[in-house]
Amino acid sequence: MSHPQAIVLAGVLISILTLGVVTVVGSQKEENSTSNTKQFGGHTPGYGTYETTGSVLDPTSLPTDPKNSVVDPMKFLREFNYGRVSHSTNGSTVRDFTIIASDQSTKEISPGVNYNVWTFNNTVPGPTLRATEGDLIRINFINNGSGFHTMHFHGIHPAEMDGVFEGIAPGGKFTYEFVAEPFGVFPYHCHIQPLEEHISHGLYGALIIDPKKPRANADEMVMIMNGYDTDFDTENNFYTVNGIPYYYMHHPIQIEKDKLIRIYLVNMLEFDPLNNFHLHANLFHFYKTGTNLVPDEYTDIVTMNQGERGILEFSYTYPGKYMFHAHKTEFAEKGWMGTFLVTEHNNPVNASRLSNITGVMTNLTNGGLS
Ligand SMILES: [Cu+2]
Repeated sequence: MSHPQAIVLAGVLISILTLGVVTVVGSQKEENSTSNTKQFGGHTPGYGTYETTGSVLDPTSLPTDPKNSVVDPMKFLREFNYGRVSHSTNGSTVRDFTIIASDQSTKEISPGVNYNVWTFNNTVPGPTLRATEGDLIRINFINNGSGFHTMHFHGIHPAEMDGVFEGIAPGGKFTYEFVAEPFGVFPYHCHIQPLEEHISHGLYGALIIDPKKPRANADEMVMIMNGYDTDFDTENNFYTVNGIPYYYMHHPIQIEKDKLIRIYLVNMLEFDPLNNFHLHANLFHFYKTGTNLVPDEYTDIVTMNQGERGILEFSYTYPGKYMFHAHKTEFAEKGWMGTFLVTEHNNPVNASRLSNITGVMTNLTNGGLS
């Protein structure tokens, strides 16, 4: 990776030039010398072909406005949905969640790039559900989409609660009910064929099951790694953590020096065989799948296939701004990168002055990826 800053700068310039011209993403691979317009897509049932007059829209590192976008990554980061709590006759905790699937809205995934997202509760990724080992989880699932969808959870449950063979029709409802076991971090996703279509459009999220004896107090966050194939050629054009490319470059995640940080990390990336997470200037303890209280590894990088996940624990010794990103250069340069801003306890630095584009580009120019 000899000149990442040059590539990012070029990407920004191309993006600025093409913004406002291209409304649907094109592909460099499908040049058409006889026409100014090109067509993409069409292999997805129910979706027509799209025309574009631009030759390419690279991922842009300009800021995305969360108001227009498919998710607010800063809100999503530390938002855990514990459900509506009640108690069964035997005294155990019951957690009711309502999840609504949709597949017809178009939302911004990067500045100027609107994409037909399929969502659980209107965001990509879907909400992070959370329970404690032994709780009864009840998912009141409503399909408001135009096609069949389901919810398939990883974990232990009866066959009829697996969300694979019984598709829920448009307008239909189903209640998934199972005991939360074992403790760990689990993906959930729609399991209707063709699976790659339902996953790549956004139907996934995370379920955290806490051990009965809680883990140590920490600043907890969830990170879901994903991508978007906006020209329907089964290759991703954008890569993100928590739904929006480059978001945490513009909006550093503020954490405190010496504070224990715990990240629930899930890889839901479609089409690419692997993905990974690299932390700068630090190492983390990694708990694969989160099902053991003893760490499997002490490292600065973890690589995952689709559906793999784990828990990262670390703390920073020195204040400052640190990158984290996929150590797969293509993914990082197409949006999967972010920053932590480590501050002294009770002495937070004003993050806004560091979150403008100048700051980001200076950061990249001075250091880039490593
Ligand atoms: Cu689906």
